[in-house]
Amino acid sequence: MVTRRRLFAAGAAGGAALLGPAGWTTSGRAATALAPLDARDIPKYVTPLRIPPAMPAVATDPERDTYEIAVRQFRQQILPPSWPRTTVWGYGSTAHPGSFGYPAPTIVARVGRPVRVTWSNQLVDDRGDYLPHLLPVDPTLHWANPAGGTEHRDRHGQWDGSPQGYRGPVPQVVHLHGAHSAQESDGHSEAWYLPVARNLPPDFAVSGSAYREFRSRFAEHSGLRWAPGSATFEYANDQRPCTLWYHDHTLGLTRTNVYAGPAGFYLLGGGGDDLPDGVLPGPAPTRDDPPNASHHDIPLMIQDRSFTADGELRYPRRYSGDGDGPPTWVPGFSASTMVVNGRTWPTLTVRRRRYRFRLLNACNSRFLLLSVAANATARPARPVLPVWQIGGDGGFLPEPVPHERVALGPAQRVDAIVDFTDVPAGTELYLVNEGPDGMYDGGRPGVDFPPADPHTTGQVLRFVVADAAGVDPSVPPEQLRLPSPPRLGTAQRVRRLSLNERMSGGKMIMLLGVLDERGRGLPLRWSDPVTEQPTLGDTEEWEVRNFTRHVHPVHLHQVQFELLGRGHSGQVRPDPGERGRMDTVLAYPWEVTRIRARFDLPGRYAWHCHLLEHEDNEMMRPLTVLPRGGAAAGDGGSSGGPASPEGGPEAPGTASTDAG
Ligand SMILES: [Cu+2]
Repeated sequence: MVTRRRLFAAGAAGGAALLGPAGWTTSGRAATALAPLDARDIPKYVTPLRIPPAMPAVATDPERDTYEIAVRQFRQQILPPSWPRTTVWGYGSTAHPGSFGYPAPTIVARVGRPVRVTWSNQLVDDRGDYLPHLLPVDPTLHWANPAGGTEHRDRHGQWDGSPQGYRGPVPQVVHLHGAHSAQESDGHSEAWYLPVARNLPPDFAVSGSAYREFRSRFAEHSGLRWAPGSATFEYANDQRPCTLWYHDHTLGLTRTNVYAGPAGFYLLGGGGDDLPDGVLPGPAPTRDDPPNASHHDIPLMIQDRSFTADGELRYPRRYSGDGDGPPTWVPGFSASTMVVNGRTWPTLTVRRRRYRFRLLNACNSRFLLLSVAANATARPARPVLPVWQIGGDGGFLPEPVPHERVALGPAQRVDAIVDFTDVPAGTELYLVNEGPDGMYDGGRPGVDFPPADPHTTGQVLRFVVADAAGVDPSVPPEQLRLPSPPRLGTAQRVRRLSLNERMSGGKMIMLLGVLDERGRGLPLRWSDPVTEQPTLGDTEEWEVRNFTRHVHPVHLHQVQFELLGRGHSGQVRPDPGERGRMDTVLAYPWEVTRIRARFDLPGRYAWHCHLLEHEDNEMMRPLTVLPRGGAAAGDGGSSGGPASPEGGPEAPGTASTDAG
């Protein structure tokens, strides 16, 4: 048996920095500073909404746009002015030190024009020593586990006795969510890397188990070799115009990495499937904006965050109680304040005209039900302006859809138009949230569950309407004709999958899986043999059966899929707002969610629940696209070999049902 004393000794060999007395973020903070900040004490609507600027490029040549982006630690005013600043992580351009922010600057990309990004992990201090995590890290999960060395990385780790759990250098890897990316550029969870730091413990793994394979693949294609502490990814932008976002995706650490701040928008526009300039409200920030440019296409990254009394981010150490043990994974977390574009409860002055808002739910596990109301606290909320949805995750809908209330699960986007033209100047309106504080099991607010606290998390953003300035050339949403997404062809194969609950180590955890021969959920973990192995070029239908009490946002990498149906039969038509392409779909309890996707890039990807707490604790499975002809792609790494537990792959081109 490994004693705590021995773990301490092992930690000492790995560097003294792991052993110091660790407080919440620094050892000197008093207990009162660590107490939670009461969200009701924070004044609302005292700071203007921040609109992230466009990310500066380091080169724009005929072939592509090139970026040098790092993640760094800095302090930012997230709470209102005169309140403490908050230590966060965020991305920015290394060539423009002033560009770092939470959220990060927006990458502005054009369809058909590739973007190449070198992503560097610069979570180091001024002396070049690594920075530990801002938040508690459960080292016992199946996670990146750099302290395990090359032999035990991407496995369950051991606790070294620190009250904050793992205190070593923090792995990072960036996933561009919703992108049609080659495998080596997808930000695979086991392709993480540590920063280059003076004091990296020599026995640590400096990168994840998939890093070298993807580094070689990228070098083969591009002739470029990734530098230590970084990875270079190329995004082909060969998909329909849409609203993407980028965020960390490290195995078993995504929830706390993303909570600490690293996330940004990636707006893909142009090409034959976009609308001509001026038809939709605009512009969004661009790389060559003049100072004081005004924007009418505004991304809204909505997140919940909790703070300590001294203004630092707060994330639970344990599910319940304090105790002496390591920080332990929590199954979900609803924080106490709403933060939009990095500020708590901001205010946006809008002109009497139309605006385009790219709504993103970037919460760890909170579901949002958003509407525009005149009264911030009345429940049920009484919407006064429709939110016209023109697109979802993967681009435009077939036609604009007016919503009184927009449902947005974690990672989902809604491309929306709100028309303030007929609202008298001086009016104050509120973006309110009637999603639950806590897990979402479906149903209606006020009927099936209490809506979020109307005084805190039930409010998101205030609009103050001002007089029009100039003419609004945009087309009213009800008159818009949208470039309809093409339909995918018939599926070559139907795959039957499951979402499951299982007790594990005294806790209920959620697992993806397949169905057994009797139609019951057969849960599988990240490291179990790969079962989802479409053949390159095939279209598949996935029937995802939810055997849990909760709604899970199911996300597939590589593809933008169609939602075919849901309900107990799987035959209930999708809502009008779900009739475009999607990369994340809500799977409701006890229902079948049927999607159709075409897999046209070979290699190793993943599909997972986008509740970050679930994703981090095994609710993620490999998705490996095999080349036509049947040979396995890659070695499968620690995600298991490309074998099916029920036998080999069937003949390509035949329709069949996969029972596991
Ligand atoms: Cu889940």
